[in-house]
Amino acid sequence: KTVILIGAPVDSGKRRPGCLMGPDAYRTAGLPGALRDLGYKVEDMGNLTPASHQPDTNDGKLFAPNETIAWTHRLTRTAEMAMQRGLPIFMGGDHSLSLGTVAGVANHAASVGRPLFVLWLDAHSDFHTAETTDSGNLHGTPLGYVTGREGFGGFPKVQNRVPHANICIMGLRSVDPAERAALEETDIRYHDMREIDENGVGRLVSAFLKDVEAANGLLHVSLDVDFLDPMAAPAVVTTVPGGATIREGHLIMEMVSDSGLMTSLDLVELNPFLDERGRTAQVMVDLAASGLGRRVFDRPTRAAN
Ligand code: DIR
Ligand code: MN
Ligand code: MN
Ligand code: MN
Repeated sequence: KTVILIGAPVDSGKRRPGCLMGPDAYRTAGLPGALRDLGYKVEDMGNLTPASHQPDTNDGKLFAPNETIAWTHRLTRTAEMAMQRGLPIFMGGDHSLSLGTVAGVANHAASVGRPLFVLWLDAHSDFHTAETTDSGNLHGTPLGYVTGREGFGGFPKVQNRVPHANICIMGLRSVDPAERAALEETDIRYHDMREIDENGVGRLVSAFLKDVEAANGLLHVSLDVDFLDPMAAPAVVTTVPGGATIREGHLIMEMVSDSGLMTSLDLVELNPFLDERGRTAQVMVDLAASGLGRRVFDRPTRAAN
């Protein structure tokens, strides 16, 4: 089995810089070696660059639209290609990279005639459009984009929308009013932190994975650093207190791995400039390893059922 590491140093999705250092922080924290230890063949494509584009003037409401559009083009194509050869891990980069990665993975899923499911682990719902965003930060828009919402003028047209019913968002604790109103019109599954507290992540994840399996779906997992509590993962600009614990993160990733369903993964929003001696990068690498099979002990396939 082959894992393809793809450096996506996207830093145009919000104003405060630093996510461009993410891919090299994941390498430094040992992601390639951890995957090799798990028995994977690891190919590292290095760090990508955006397609050529006009420089952004940043005199409008949106921050760096040209650059983000150029990244969306590049990452859509890259995701389509990588999916044919193995399991891509997109090492971000901020969450605007998922406009491209999820769009590309969705094109691949359509080409093999299987439905795409998306597990979105995030404090935020990222369901804005380029028109509804208050901040002008496009990292708040990827789920709006890949579900085919209107309001993405200038962006590549989404060829294969991800159906609402195939999306599960977990970890919510910061949802803007426009996002909330739009989400409530859909049958996207969204679980806020209270639901996690009341049910435990295990139950919520296992219900979703069961549906992915029943539909013979492909599963894309998008892991935003701010899904985790800032005490566990401080190196992100959009920290929101009251997040998931490291253990909740591992349980989700181990259950995803048990299911055997994950076919692609984003690691996003890590800002190594804000990290404490690589602590957050290491947590993300360990979570990725759990998602790809690392265990303390093996056990009968019980957790996923
Ligand atoms: C806020 C924060 N909803 C925005 N978004 C995200 O800027 O649209 N932070 N994604 O990580
Ligand atoms: Mn996000
Ligand atoms: Mn977030
Ligand atoms: Mn934001």
